[in-house]
Amino acid sequence: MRTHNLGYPRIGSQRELKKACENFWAGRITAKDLMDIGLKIRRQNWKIQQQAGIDLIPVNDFSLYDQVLDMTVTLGAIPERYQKFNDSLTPLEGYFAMARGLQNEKVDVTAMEMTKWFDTNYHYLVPEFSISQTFQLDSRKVVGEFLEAKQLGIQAKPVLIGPVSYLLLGKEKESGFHRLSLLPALLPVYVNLLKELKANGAEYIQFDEPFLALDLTPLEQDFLHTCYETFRKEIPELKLILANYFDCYGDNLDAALKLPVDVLHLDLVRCSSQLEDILTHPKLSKTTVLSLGLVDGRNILKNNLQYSLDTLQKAIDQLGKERVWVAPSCSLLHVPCDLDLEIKLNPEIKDWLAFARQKLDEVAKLKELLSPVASLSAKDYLETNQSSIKNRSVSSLIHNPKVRDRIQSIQESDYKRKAPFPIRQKAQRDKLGLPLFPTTTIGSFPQTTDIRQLRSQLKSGKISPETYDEKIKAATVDAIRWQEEIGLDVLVHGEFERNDMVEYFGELLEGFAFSQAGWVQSYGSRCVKPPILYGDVWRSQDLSVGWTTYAQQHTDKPMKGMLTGPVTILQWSFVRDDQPRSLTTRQIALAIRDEVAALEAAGIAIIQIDEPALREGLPLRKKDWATYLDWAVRAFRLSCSGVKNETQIHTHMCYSEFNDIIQSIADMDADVITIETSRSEMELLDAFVNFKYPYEIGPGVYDIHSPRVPQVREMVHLLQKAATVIPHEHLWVNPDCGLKTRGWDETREALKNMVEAAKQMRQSVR
Ligand code: 39S
Ligand code: ZN
Repeated sequence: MRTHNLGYPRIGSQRELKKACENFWAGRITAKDLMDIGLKIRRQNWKIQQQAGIDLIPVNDFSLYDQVLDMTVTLGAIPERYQKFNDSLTPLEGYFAMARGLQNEKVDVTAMEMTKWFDTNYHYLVPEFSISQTFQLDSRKVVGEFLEAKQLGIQAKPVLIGPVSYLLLGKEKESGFHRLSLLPALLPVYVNLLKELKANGAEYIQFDEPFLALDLTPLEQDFLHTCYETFRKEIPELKLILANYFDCYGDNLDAALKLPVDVLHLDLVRCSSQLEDILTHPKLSKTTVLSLGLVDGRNILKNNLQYSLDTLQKAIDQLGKERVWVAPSCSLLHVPCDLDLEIKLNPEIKDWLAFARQKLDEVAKLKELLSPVASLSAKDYLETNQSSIKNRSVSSLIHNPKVRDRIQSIQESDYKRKAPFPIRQKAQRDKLGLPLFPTTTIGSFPQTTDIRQLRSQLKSGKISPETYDEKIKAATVDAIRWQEEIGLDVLVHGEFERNDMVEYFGELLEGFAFSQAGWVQSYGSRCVKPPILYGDVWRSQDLSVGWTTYAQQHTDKPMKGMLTGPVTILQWSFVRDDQPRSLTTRQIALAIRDEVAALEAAGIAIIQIDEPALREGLPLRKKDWATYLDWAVRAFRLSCSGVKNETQIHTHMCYSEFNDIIQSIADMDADVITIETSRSEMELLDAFVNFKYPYEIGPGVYDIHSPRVPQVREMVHLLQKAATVIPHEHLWVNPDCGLKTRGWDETREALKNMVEAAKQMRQSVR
């Protein structure tokens, strides 16, 4: 029996990599400094895994920005628009230009498109393919990291995104072909990479093929077969691990079992039932090893070790010890590094949790406990674990009868606005008097170092709450003056008081706990600290009314109230597993509903309830969609339906590929929706060609993830494109997303240009 790990967080337990990258981008440190910090993190991670007792440690799970972008570089699939800067940019600068876009005296290039990694809050950079796409091996990173580990005496396991998933993660940038048709060109590059790894001493390779958790066509299954047959034939001595995670093999099980791989990894957290299916499957070969993903790589609750031991024993009884491995369910990228760093958490709650480092211990202890000579300390560990599990199930911190009663008293009418949209639209027009193509922003303004430092000074007691409030108020008033000056129509207060759109609300609601250092990578250098939703949720205090009304008092223009929706709060938190997610979401929805009512009562006429995570929460398999969409949309409606007709409800979504769920988006019944579209050149609007979306809509006209300032004509062009499918009276003008990650200079310029673009649109239709 062996223990292995699919991937370890690479940001560093103190976000060392984030800080190093941002320092490098700002020119404060050199490329060599950045590389040194990367190496230090890798070494630390390997040491942690080695000391925990992990037998097979991953390499190439590290990345300076994103593992899919790394694969694009390794496979030589760099899009043409970056290649022309080969002479003027170093490879590292070129890499970051693909990730973030670049604009200076020599170079002006947009970033690659970014989208969600399956149903997680991690974002990857979408590979771009042309009809005449070629590939060319650049093995430096993969082989280099393998050799770095080898130098430390670690016989590591390179992790690669498998060829079928790599192609499926990407997008055709021209019409007339399907990206899977590129497989014959791609496979030889993989083969050469494998040969090189073999020559350098690799024994095992982990191929991640998470598309096996989605619905695959028979043709796609055939492509998988071709790949792994080829690898088997070309490099017979290499041992291949096929990793699927986030859901069952499901209908792909037959195909997966036919693949000539040595080890098959199963996510038994997301899909525990598949073990039985596989163990009893006639096609399970007599030599295949099963890697049981028992320790949750997506949540931070302690593993129930007794349950895992029973599961392992069952597999061992059937397959023998040599054919059973134990592992986390997926890469640990999605959980924070180390629970030991948390010194402020309520000890009762802390006892229920495990972060990445603790999860490695759980994996190692599972193996130890199955050995005939399990140590006393391992047995103690099991006993402590079982009492933690028990304590959580009976804790008085979790249940609140008032919340349960309120849930029970929800009426069907609580999910419905008072009148249908056309009536509301008229009432809102009369009340708000906005021009054609109204301009607004998504909500947040730059979270500068100054603002963040204020918060850290407040936390450490260096400044008083009064001083903090005063300074945040000053920033808010500045932002209002400035929005008025450039002529925006619907203003926002800027969210300077918020650390994060989910963490902030979690901190104020009951039922949540917080970590101090529980950072998880969201994209590139950006991290989030997901709140820990452990118990019944309710609203015991004002969440946003104070700041919003303060802002409204400083302007005659409408001030949008800004809230995060129930599905997004759920999706971006670590969530309890002792009741259905749908019920937990309904509890959050009631809390938000109360806040919406309070905002309206305080005179706020427009309230935006963001649901950027609604799409990512969609189950991976289509058969599960309807159930999810039903409860998710109902939760949103529960949160906003209490308002009067003339109160305008907005919602916002990011990176949403809507085409397949457009009906559900409409069912949310929001008066206005703002969405991300610009990196994909309004491709998203395809959804609106055949579907008559009845509400108002603001398709983002510029990409806020890049520091690049968009020109007026670029935005006019996008708006004209949008105006071909969206009626003029329904079209709003706004950026793609919030502006918190941007600097003020670029924000000012970009928004000035955006207001100008709206003016030109108004003139052109007059
Ligand atoms: N998920 C969540 N939860 N929230 C989101 O906004 C999004 N948006 C999309 C999708 N998923 C999301 C992803 N986009 C950031 C930006 C955009 C994102 C995700 C994250 C982001 O900016 N994160 C910040 C970062 O990586 C951290 C935000 C935060 O909590 O830097 N900041 C804290 C605050 O503002 C404190 C952060 C900090 O570093 O109070 N403080 C310093 C310290 O403690 C001190 C200040 C300093 O010197 O900078 O050392
Ligand atoms: Zn967004």
